Amino acid sequence: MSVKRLCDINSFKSILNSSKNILVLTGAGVSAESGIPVFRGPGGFWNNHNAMELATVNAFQRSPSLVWGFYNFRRKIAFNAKPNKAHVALAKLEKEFEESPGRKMTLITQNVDGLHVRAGSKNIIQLHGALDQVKCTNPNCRVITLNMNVPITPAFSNDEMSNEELAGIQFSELPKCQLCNSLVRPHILWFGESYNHNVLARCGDLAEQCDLCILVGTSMTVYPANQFALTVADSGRTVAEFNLNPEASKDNFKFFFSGPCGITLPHALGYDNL
Ligand code: BJW
Ligand code: ZN
Repeated sequence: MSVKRLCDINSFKSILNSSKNILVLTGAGVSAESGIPVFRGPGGFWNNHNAMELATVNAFQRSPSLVWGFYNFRRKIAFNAKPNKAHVALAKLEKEFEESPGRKMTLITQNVDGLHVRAGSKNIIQLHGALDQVKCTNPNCRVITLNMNVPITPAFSNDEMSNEELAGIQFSELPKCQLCNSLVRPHILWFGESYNHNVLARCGDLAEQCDLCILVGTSMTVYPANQFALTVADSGRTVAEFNLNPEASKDNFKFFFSGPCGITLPHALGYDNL
């Protein structure tokens, strides 16, 4: 079923105001205006590697130092970035909902940059992990710890290292688990890895229960995160999408707001003076 697409702020606001249960799903585009490159676009390369090919278990097994080089670079950018107005607007919306009895907003982000948390979002699921956490690779340990070290170890202090130099970093110089001294990896969900079953079930429930889904800055290419908004739209409930690029949007998303979400989202939510 195809419905007429709207970009009418007043109609959106009226649905927003009557919604009791909102699900927000964000992707890389929400952080683009904070200077963090999106995945599918010109910024999706690092040292001539496609970022998608480094975000795999195989790449890490082949060369943990190369993959750590990539994440060392990403961590530095994310830790130095500041939440933009879109992050701040979503944190403000959550607070408003929290203070209004019987209303609830939950944020599912595919982003690993931590900017929603730093903007003040609390009811948040970081579906693909977090750059500031590391996970032990020892199957008998698997402990997850907060790690804000930049560089991740002294071996990564030179930002200009070539692929060959990175590949030459010794195992002894890679980051290790504080409990068992095994190699740690970024706590990120890589391609082909399974989501935590309980987390995924919770996301599915949120999609079943919400009366409005707000989709911000995602290409909707990654399965199964791309299914949540479809669940909402396919059952006739409202999806409002905020994206730079209208082309990839689905016909049965009721609203589409085109443009940089640091501008369009605060405006649509009624926060013009952030
Ligand atoms: C703006 C803007 C502005 C820009 N304002 N908008 C073949 C081989 C292997 C796997 C598969 C396969 N076929 C299918 C699969 C499954 C795979 C998948 O979906 N692949 C597809 C890509 C084909 N999925 C998986 O492997 C997942 N696991 C899985 O399915 O397990 C099986 C299972 C299922 C169910 C239950 C149990 C088990 C895991 C996927 C994990 C993905 N992780 C990544 C990498 C993290 C690494 C890292 O960050 O270092 O997460 S992939 C990458 O894509 C990252 C993102 O979170 C994710 C989504 O991307 P996102 O956020 O949409 O970004 P972009 O760049 O694509 O789009 C940006 C958008 O913003 C654009 O639309 C712009 O227009 C817009 N924009 N500026 C507003 N200012
Ligand atoms: Zn360990």
